[in-house]
Amino acid sequence: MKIGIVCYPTYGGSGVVATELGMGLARKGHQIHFITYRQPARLTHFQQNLFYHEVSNADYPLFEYAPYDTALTSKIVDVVKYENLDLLHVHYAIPHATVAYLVKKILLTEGRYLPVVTTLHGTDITLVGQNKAFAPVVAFSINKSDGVTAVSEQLKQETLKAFPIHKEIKVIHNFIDFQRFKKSNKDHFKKAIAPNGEKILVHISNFRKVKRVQDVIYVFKKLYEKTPCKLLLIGDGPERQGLEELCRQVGLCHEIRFLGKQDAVEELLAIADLFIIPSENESFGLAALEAMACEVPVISSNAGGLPEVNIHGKTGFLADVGDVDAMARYAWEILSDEKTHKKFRQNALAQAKKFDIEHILPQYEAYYEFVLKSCVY
Ligand code: GMT
Repeated sequence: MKIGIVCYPTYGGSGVVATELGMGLARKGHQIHFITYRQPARLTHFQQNLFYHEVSNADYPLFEYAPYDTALTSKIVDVVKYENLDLLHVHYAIPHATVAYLVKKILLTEGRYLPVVTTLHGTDITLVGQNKAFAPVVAFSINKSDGVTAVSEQLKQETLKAFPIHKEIKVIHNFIDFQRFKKSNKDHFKKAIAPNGEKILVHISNFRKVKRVQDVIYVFKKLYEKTPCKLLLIGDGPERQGLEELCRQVGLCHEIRFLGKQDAVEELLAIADLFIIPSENESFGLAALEAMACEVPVISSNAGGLPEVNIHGKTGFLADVGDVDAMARYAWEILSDEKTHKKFRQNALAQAKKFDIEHILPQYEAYYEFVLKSCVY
C-alpha cells in the first residue's frame, strides 16, 4: 500500500507512535510518506520505502498566525496526487482530521476518493479537544473520517462520552519495538549515577501540568527517607523551572538529575529500578510501556488508559491521582525486597510483550484493508 502519514514531528507520544508505525510498515514493504512541518524526531536514518515531505508555511505580513492548516492541506493534496497514495492516516485529531476532510473534498472535485484513518491519541480528546474553541470541529472531523482508531479502550469511551460520535471507533493499542527497547548492560552508567548501589527511579515526560511531575518528587522524597536512591527526570517542558525550585525546597537537588530530552531513553531505562508516571490524565502511557519492555516495574496513577498497561500488583502498582503516600508505599514494597523486585521486573516484561509491534502492526494493516473495502465513494 502507499500510505501518507500526518503527525506532529516532536518527541510527544503521538508523533513517536506515528513514526514507529510508518517505519514498521515500510519494513513490511509498504510505501510510507510522512507529511509534517519538520522531520519527525525518531526518523533519523535512511530507510527503504520511507519518504518525508516537508510542509512549508507561507509568511505574509497580514498573517498574525500563518495558516498552517491551509499549507498542510495543499501539501497533502500535492503528495497524494503525485505519489498516488491509497490512504491517508492522520495522528492526533487537531487539526489533522479536519485538514484530512478538506483534502478529501478537494480531491473529490477531481473525481478521486481518498480514504482517511484518524488515530485519537489522548489530549486531542481529553484536554484541548474539549475546549469550546475546538470541540464542534473535532466531533465533525472524527465523524467524517473513514476509519477512527483510539490507543486505548478508555480513550474510546471518553471520546464517545465527550462528543456526539456516530462513527465506530476501533481500539488499537500502542506498541513497542523490542529490537530497540530491551534490557541491556549499562553498568558503567549505573556506576556513574548511583556509585553506592542506590536505587534509581526514572520519570520521562514532556513536563506539562497534566503529568504531575511534582508528585514524582514527593514520592521520591518519601522513598529517600527509607533508602538511599537517585531520581532521573528525563524530558523537558513548561513545568521544568518550578520543578527545579521544588527540588531545592525539599533539599534533594544532589540526588535528582534533570537530563533534558534524550534520544536513547532505552539506555537510561536499562539502569532503572522503578518508573513513575503519576499523570492526572494519560490515554495510554507509552513511556510506561517503554519502561516495562526494559524490565522496569511501574508506579502510576490509575488515570485514563494506564490500567490497560500497568497491572496493579503484577507489573507495578496504581494509586489515585495525587496519592503520593500510596505511591511511595508501593515503591518501597517493590524495592525493599530483591525477590519481589525481580518478580515485578519479569511481569513487566511479560505484559509489555502483549504490545509487541509484531502483534499490533498487522492490526493496523487489517484495519486499512477494511477501511479501503468499506469506503462509500
Ligand atoms: O503525553 C503527552 O502529552 C503527549 C501526547 C501526544 O499526543 O503526543 O501523548 C498522548 O499520546 C500518546 C501516544 O498515543 C499516549 O501514550 C499518551 O498517553 C497520550 N498523553 C495523554 O493522554 C496525556
